[in-house]
Amino acid sequence: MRTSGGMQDVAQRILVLGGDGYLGWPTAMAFSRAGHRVAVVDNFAKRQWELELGVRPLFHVPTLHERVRAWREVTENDIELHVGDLTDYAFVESVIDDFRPDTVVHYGEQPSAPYSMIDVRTATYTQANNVIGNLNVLFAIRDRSPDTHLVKLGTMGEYGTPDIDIEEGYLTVDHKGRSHTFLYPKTPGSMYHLSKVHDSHNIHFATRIWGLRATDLNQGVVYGVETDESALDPRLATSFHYDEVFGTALNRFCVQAVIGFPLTVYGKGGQTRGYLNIRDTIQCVSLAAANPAGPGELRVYNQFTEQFSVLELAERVKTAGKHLGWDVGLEHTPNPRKEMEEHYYNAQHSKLLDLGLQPRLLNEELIDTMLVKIADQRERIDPTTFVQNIRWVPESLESVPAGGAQRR
Ligand code: USQ
Repeated sequence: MRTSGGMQDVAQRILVLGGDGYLGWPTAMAFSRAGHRVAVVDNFAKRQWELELGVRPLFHVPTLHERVRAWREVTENDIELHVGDLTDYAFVESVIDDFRPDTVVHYGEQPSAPYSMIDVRTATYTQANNVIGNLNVLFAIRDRSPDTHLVKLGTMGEYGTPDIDIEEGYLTVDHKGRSHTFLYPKTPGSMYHLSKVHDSHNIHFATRIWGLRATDLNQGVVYGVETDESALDPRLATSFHYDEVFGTALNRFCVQAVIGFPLTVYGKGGQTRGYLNIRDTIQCVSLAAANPAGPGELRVYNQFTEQFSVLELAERVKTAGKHLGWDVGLEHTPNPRKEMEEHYYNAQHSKLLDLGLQPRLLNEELIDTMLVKIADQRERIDPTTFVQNIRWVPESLESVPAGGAQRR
């Protein structure tokens, strides 16, 4: 152990699962730059899904091998690379056994709600891939490195949009004169979000029964084109998507604004979610790693910095575009998802702030910076991927009332 004086005080061995992804690669670079020993794992499944769907990231993303080499050239730091599939237990066990991480940061899952809702193949794939991969990680930690702290990326979408405040992970229920604290009840809105609920319960089990250490980061919707490290060299770019399947709301709106495509606000646009900047994702994961959970402890942090409705986000992009002299339109398109478009939403998010998170809030300057960087890549934007019509409900069931699935 040595002092790095960087992102964390004590150098650790950090294993990043899903190290080729939008968040995994920037996280690996940030830990490496801060003086930690970093290894990444990926099976490049995301690149396969991109080929399947005919989409690609906005910025050119070199192969992970090339990015690791570029990272060494730029910073003289090494990132170890392990290619393999988390659903292969022998592979997971050998990586954990060889590397003996202090912290495993687990991003290695299928991350798209629309992808999970295409059909039975993508739904079962998403749940099997995510749940089995996570179980393999839990068993490998249990049997090979039980003191390792698992930092698992969950999602705010696990909670859904209940009609009461969302707490950070747990809810105390008073019932017939007695009281018990449970994991907060979950009403997720997609097969993907469900997979993360299953993960959370499995992690809870592993901490309760085997005494493992874990932090479940219920992350909101992430936006942003770059981090301090990816900005060091174009070869270190991260996998920024704007298509219907892998693009998230604000990122999509910014790309749409650049080419004058009306911003695709689904339905009324009152859908409210927690959002955070990609740079704050790095901060939060670093804080979780630097302050590990104790043995047998599952900490749940709601990882977002601000709440917005989709319409508010679109309006902000429209205003920023206007100041750049662009005419940005906005269209309330029919909602391909089944979700409430007007609802109560008040999610607690104080635990990461208590650990020292300094949020980088969304302001016009930040949106401007995104728009300008995206405009540099204008030639690579493929507008045919904005709308792919992945519907949550088949036509035969369309008469079921909207939002009904979330009400009693
Ligand atoms: N939306 C629009 N127009 C669009 C795209 C999205 O109105 O063009 C709406 C959606 O209907 C939804 C909201 O914006 O109400 C957020 O959608 P999203 O696609 O940005 O995010 P989501 O599908 O919820 O998933 C993303 C990530 C996922 C992560 C999750 C965090 O893909 O990996 O877990 O954000 S959270 O939303 O808090 O569950």
